[in-house]
Amino acid sequence: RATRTTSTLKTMVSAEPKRCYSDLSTCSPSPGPDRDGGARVKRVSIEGNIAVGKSTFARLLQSASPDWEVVLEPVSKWQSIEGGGSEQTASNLLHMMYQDPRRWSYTFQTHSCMSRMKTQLQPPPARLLASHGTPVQVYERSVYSDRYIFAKNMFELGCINHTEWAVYQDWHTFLVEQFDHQVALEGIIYLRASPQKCMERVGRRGRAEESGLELDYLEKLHTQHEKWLIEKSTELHFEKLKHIPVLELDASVEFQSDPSVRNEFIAKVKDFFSGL
Ligand code: UDP
Ligand code: D5M
Ligand code: MG
Repeated sequence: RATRTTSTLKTMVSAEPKRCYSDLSTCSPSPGPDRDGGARVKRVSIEGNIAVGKSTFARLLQSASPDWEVVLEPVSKWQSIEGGGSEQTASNLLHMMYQDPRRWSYTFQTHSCMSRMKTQLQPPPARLLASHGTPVQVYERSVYSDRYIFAKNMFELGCINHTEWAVYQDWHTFLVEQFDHQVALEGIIYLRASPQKCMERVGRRGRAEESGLELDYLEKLHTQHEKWLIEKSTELHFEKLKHIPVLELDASVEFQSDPSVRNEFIAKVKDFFSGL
């Protein structure tokens, strides 16, 4: 069971992915009234390894305060890309990426980053705009983890080649700078747990595409998170991101089912949000 991803990650065949940037034309780089109107709404992302508990934690936050609005990662979209084949059947890009990372990693990064960009560009809901408290929009991951965790890791593994990495970095910097006013975050919550704990939770969740995930891959992603958020040794290209406050939570404890841990986490998050 555990050999597929490593073998595919290690013995990859190279192929040039097709690139399509047509989505970009629908977005305007102007700051726009939405963000100006919602400037009081803080934006925070939840970062952390695969299956550490980000979605679980995000749902917890959603039910903890009407001032917080949570946006989950659009995994189901990555599992079902419409119009992907001549028979108009949906293709599962997440599965394709895990099966043949060298062929599909770059394509996956363009799609996941674009979907995160669109998500972060959405204006806050009216409820948050009308809030008299501390309104916060919370995202599961961000355009930053796409680059500084996943794309970087794929490049270091050799699943994205030098040319693809250069092209990726060029459009990523351009887009994030153009939309800076709308996508910049005020804070990050880092759910931190050992790769072993994440592996255990990958198994518990049982997502079919991840059935071949190996500990080694989670260890690499863990190291990327540590370099970015704890050691601060990752080279970053956005000034504000270099100084962003990070709330670190020990997600290795059972927060889903333990009410006292849940309450402790929520209290820490409240403090963190009010200091942003
Ligand atoms: N989970 C758990 N205890 C926790 C947090 C999460 O058992 O304290 C489980 C959760 O029920 C799910 C798996 O871990 O089966 C992965 O959680 P999630 O999908 O939230 O992780 P993500 O990939 O979003 O970080
Ligand atoms: O993340 C959802 C799944 O998607 C998990 O298998 C990791 C994968 N993922 C998410 N973003 C990326 C990027 N940018 N590249 C490669 N793989 C990615 P989860 O942590 O389970 O919520
Ligand atoms: Mg999730």
